[in-house]
Amino acid sequence: RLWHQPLKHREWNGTGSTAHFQDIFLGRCYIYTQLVQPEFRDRDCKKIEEAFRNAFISKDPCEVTEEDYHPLMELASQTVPCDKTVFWSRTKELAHQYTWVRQEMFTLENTLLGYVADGLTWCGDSGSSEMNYQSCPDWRKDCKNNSVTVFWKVLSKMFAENACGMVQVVLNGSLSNAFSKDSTFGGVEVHNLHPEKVHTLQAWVMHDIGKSPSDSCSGSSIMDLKSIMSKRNIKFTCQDNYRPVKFLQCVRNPEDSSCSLRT
Ligand code: NGD
Repeated sequence: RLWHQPLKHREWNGTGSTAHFQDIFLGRCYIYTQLVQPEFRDRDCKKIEEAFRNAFISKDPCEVTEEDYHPLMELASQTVPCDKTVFWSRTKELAHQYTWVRQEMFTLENTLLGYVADGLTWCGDSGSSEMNYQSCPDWRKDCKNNSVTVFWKVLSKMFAENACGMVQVVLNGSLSNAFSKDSTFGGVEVHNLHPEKVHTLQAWVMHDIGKSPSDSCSGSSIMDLKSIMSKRNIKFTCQDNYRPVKFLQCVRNPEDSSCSLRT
């Protein structure tokens, strides 16, 4: 009976590639290049999709290297204007709400490759030229060098390398450590800022409304970040509950006492 069975992919502990991955990728690429940032209207989405596939297709999804993604990075390179880069860590929704309102600001997901890949899962298989829709490696249980994790690492690194002027990061003060060295922000982005180009990193530590604050600008995790930046010769400033972002939280929680006008 075996010879009648369809080719079986290797089994991993994570969810499989996103259904209709190629269509979603291409569709998002056209939305971004034609509608979101029309200055990219001449980019070739089919070529970008092909370069993306070539990075991981027919490979062991646990043996993907940063170099595998380099052709894609070259094809889809993008620079963000100085003073407009926003990093985030454990504050994805809030940071994106902020850049949605402040259209001139960019998180990684407001750049082409971040936009097309955000929220998707993808992996290939060494024995097949198809994507594996059954399962993909889980970062903890299977391997760190998987197609998704390596992609975000390379992209985050480039995003940080290209930043200039004053850069911002939105951090979560409702966690015991608003800054973590093990996060992509703390482990990759912070170390790839160029001191010749980036003069200041400004952190905004935001407390979730309705949760007790656990960390703040005066906490030890932010002190760690401050000392890393001082060693890297980049000025560091920090604000708790930066008002423009706090206003966005208050739109959702208008009745909270912290959202009423101070008397
Ligand atoms: O090692 C990982 C991993 N760590 C976090 N996440 C991971 N996914 C892996 N496959 N492997 C996921 O990335 C996690 O579920 C979140 O959805 C997302 C970001 O993790 P978080 O909130 O802990 O913050 P990080 O500091 O690790 O990363 C956010 C910064 C931000 O400035 C973006 O420019 O790094 C960039 N980024 C990294 C990874 C993924 C963005 C993404 C993304 N859009 O999914």
